[in-house]
Amino acid sequence: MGLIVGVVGATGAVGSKMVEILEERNLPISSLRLFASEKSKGSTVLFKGKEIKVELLTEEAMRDSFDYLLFSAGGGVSEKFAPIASEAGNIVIDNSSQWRMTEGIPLVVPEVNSHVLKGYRGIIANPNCSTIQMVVALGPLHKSFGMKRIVVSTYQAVSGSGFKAIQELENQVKDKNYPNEVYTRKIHGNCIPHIDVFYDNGFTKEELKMVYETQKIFENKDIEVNATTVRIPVYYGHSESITVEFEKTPEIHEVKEILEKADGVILMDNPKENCYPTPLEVENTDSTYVGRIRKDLFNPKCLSLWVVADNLRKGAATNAVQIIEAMENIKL
Ligand code: 2RA
Repeated sequence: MGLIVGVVGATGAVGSKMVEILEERNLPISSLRLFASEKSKGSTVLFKGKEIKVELLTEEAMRDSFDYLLFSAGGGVSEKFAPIASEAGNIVIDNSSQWRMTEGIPLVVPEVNSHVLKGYRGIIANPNCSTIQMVVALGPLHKSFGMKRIVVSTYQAVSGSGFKAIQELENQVKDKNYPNEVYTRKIHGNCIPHIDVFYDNGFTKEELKMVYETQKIFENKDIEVNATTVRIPVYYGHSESITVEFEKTPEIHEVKEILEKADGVILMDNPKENCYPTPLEVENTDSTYVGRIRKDLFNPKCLSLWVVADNLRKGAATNAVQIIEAMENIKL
């Protein structure tokens, strides 16, 4: 008997990518059910050559039996429906921020902390896209050198805001007078240091996600994180400029050896040959790409690096499917 899998929010930017990736990966799925709101119910999605009709998301449906339910439908939907599904005995992997910081709910990037899945059933939280790619790159270095402080600036694609934002950038490229609805100002030809809401401390919710999710994933509240998250006019792929201070002094050759062998990492670091990762090159892949590795000019314990990944794939849908794979591997 294969796996019975459901996707909630199946017609959204991430949800539809989850269906795509479930098809690409060789999980033994015997049944796939897709759920969405009233607006999308009844539409069909092709999966392994079969048309699957999108069902209306209901409490009753969440009490049906699933091996895994992938959620990407926003925090409000997860808050209401994920506990119903979990109480019915289903494993929920939720891409919203709703449960990420809840005590006892694992926040998982399989390459970094899959150990927290052992013996667990219930709701599992998928981290924020900007957090995922950062911890995939820094996890192996943390093991060797011990991270003290991370300063990160992100350059985030509009697909992180969904289909409407992609459409808005496309329209602004065609027509410079096209209005801005998704962002506080035009995104075409611009960059906006504002992702999600601002807090009184001057940071945005997106920036604080990178702080607290990173500390939770590494189970270490002493790791300092200072983030600035910026929206740029790129369709797919988030880029990050990261400077890390370690406990031990990292040598470049050691860092490169570690990253060459690291799960989920591809090293693209030869500036003299113009070799460094960019969003266009990593789009539609599942790895995390690292380049521009260099020692800080003033502090030998500091390292700077440039990290790029597809935000809809490794940053969301692929990571969620990899959590299913990790859970299945634990069963073996
Ligand atoms: C963004 N990380 O890029 C947020 C949510 N996907 O908009």
